[in-house]
Amino acid sequence: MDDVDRSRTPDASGAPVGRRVVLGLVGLGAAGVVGGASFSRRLSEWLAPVELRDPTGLIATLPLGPAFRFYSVTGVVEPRDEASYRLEVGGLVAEPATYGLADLRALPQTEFTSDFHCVTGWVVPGVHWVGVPLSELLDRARPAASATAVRFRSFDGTYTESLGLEDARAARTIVALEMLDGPVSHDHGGPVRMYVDGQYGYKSTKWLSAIELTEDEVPGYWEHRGYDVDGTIRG
Ligand SMILES: Nc1nc2c(c(=O)[nH]1)N[C@H]1C(S)=C(S)[C@@H](COP(=O)(O)O)O[C@H]1N2
Ligand SMILES: [Mo]
Repeated sequence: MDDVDRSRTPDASGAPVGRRVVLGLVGLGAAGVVGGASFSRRLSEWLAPVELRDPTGLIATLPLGPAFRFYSVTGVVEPRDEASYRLEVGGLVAEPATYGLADLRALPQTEFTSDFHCVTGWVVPGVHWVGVPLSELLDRARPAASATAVRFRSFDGTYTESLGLEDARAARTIVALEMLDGPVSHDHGGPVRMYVDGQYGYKSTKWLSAIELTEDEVPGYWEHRGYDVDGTIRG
């Protein structure tokens, strides 16, 4: 619809607004280092159980240490539960399928602990994840030989992301059911979100509603706004 157009409304300098904001965040993120690691650590101990709502991403510029921000590009998202949640797997596959929450829980699960990195600079160390390896769902769907990538959709109605098949099949690319030692909360994209280990947070679609095999990799929401299609964490 019009979400791409709106974000590309030129500002006074003529640059797309999304990109200008991202560059600003990188600059302010570097300024945050001035506060020093021990200051950040003390602040974050004090803030430990706190999770921040940060729809604009601006709080990400403060040196708050390892606290999660809640991101949504669409504001309020209507919750889905046991009864209403569905995950569609389709596109270039031999066996399209629809999974409810109980179906996903009945599949083989994997779990691991890893650091969560947002590209704007905040990191949450040691996040515990549990979920179904995406490779499990892909094997069941039997992708066509012509499929080279996976496209993810969100029931927020707007967010999309993508992965090449190799990253999609990586052992730590999961359809996550648990995060931080409980079911994935609504604000973190539950009941089901993606988690793509080794890649920046924007590759991990929240409120996951569909997985579609595609012939080419289709750039996602943030990639239309300047982020790299390759979300590999560097440094
Ligand atoms: N549907 C949806 N998924 C999303 C986002 C979003 O705004 N909407 N933000 C992305 C970004 S940039 C990051 S860093 C993580 C943040 O996850 P969190 O909100 O659980 O901290 O979600 C990613 N997935
Ligand atoms: Mo992010």
